[in-house]
Amino acid sequence: MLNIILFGAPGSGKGTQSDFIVKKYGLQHLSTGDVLRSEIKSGSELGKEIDSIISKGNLVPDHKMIHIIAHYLDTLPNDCKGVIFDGYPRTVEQAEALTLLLERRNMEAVMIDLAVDEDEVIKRLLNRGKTSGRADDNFETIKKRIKIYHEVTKPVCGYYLKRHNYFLINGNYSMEDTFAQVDTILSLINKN
Ligand code: B4P
Repeated sequence: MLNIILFGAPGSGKGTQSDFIVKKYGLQHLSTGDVLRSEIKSGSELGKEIDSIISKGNLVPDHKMIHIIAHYLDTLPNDCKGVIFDGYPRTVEQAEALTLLLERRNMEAVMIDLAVDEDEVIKRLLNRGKTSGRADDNFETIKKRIKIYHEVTKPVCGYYLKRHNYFLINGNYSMEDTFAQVDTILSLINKN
């Protein structure tokens, strides 16, 4: 199975690259951001709680995210070719939990880190904010999300680097040129 963790700062293009990968490789796509936003849309009590966290640019607590991932892995179809984890893990604790959950199923995952300059991610998110209707796509919240990314999320790279499951690519290019780099890595992994 080809299990990919798409990693990067907010607005680095995780969701965008996931769509390209799904088209070419037919993997299942789990965007934790999308799962959380659909819970908010449902109007549930949990959704209201999540809304107040995300709209301030904060991370949803680890135990809730780990529960979502465990449930998702239990519901994968039998013919699943692999999973793209888009936006998960965002903390080292989430990474450790994912390793255990995958090991129990005789699986592992490799990380592809989309490195994008801060000016560029801010520009992309402000641009997305014009149409996304997302409460977290405004300048103040974007700055906070980037700060949390550097403090809490970035260390997750080291976790995968130590496990020799880490690839870094330059995500400053166009969507297509960025995908060309992702594709090169996936073709290599797929062969082995
Ligand atoms: P996410 O939904 O994961 O959102 P993101 O990081 O903002 O976006 P992404 O990197 O996918 O960027 P995209 O492709 O859309 O998370 C939202 C929130 O949910 C988090 O802040 C957090 O609160 C919560 N959350 C999610 N997962 C969590 C977890 N595991 N633990 C705790 N909390 C969690 O690209 C952005 C824009 O750039 C788009 O408009 C796109 O068109 C454009 N773009 C992309 N690539 C481009 C390129 N190469 N060139 C030009 N434009 C590009």
